[in-house]
Amino acid sequence: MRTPEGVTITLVRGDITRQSVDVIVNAANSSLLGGGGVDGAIHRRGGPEILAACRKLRASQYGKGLRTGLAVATTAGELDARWVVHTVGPVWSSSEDRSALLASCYRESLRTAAELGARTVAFPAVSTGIYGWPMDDGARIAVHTVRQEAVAPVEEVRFVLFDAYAYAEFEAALEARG
Ligand code: AR6
Repeated sequence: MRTPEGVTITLVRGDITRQSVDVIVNAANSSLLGGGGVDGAIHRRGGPEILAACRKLRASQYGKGLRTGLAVATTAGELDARWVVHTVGPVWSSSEDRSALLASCYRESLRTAAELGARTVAFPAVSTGIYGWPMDDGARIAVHTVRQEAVAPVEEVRFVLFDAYAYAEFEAALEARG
């Protein structure tokens, strides 16, 4: 499907570290020093260059860590991409609405990608794993925000979903938006 700005949104079932794109978005944590899930997979496959770049960012701009909802770019190391954009999703809360922070992850990642000149951007379903965000709501926020915020030079935003359930929820979110 295409957004009002003419950006194509695609869904792929698979491993984000296997994608050939300009930007791979990482569902990181504020330490920027790695973790499990997508983050672990990206650092494993991308090699030590990514962690070295993250350590430099910690030492220079982000001594206290990267705040939730923000995004920052590094090299993609050995991945088949030009950059990794690290974003920090919110942890799911049943008592507090943190949707604006999750939307901010997509918006800030897209802004960072566009500033770099990226044409193709792959996103995982941020916050829907270890951070516990319900997949249907995470998919709705992801699709809604990307539809609104993706602009040139970005031409394609690809959601890379790890399993059939995630894929189905993103498909439903895309269909709900027409
Ligand atoms: N490719 C695509 N999607 C994946 C992959 C992969 N290789 N691996 C997992 N997923 P998560 P979060 C899916 O936990 O919830 C880390 O420790 C997964 O099924 O990676 O934002 C960080 O350091 C889920 O749907 O990220 C943070 O501490 C989605 O990606 C914390 O986890 C996101 O799951 C961030 O938690």
